[in-house]
Amino acid sequence: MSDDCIFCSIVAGDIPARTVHETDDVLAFLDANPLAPGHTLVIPKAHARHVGDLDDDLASDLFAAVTDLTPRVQDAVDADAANVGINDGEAAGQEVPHVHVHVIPRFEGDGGAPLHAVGG
Ligand code: DGP
Repeated sequence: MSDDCIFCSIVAGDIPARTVHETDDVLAFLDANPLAPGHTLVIPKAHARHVGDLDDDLASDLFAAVTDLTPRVQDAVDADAANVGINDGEAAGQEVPHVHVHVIPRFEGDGGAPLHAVGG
């Protein structure tokens, strides 16, 4: 837990979020500034700033949640596809310094942002 981290505050229950999935180590919730209906963020509960900071077990748990959730999120909003991605580091557009995977439902012809601009 990091005192200044908004996602740690969500994990702690100090800031409300629309939770869509939770395990002992991983939390998924709706993005507060969605790029599309159902835009979901999947995070490790333990604070880590960069993907390279995750140990193998946690990285595996995080990716397992992403693979489980992505088709379910798509189904929930009747999407045709999804962008799944991580902004890792400020220069890549990471605004919240706690690793998070964006799952962004996409719809045929939606004209939305491609993967290189996820959440940024
Ligand atoms: P990034 O630019 O990759 O760091 O994306 C951060 C995302 O986090 C952005 O899409 C908006 C979202 N976000 C920021 N603050 C909050 C919050 O307090 N609650 C929720 N649910 N999402 C947030």
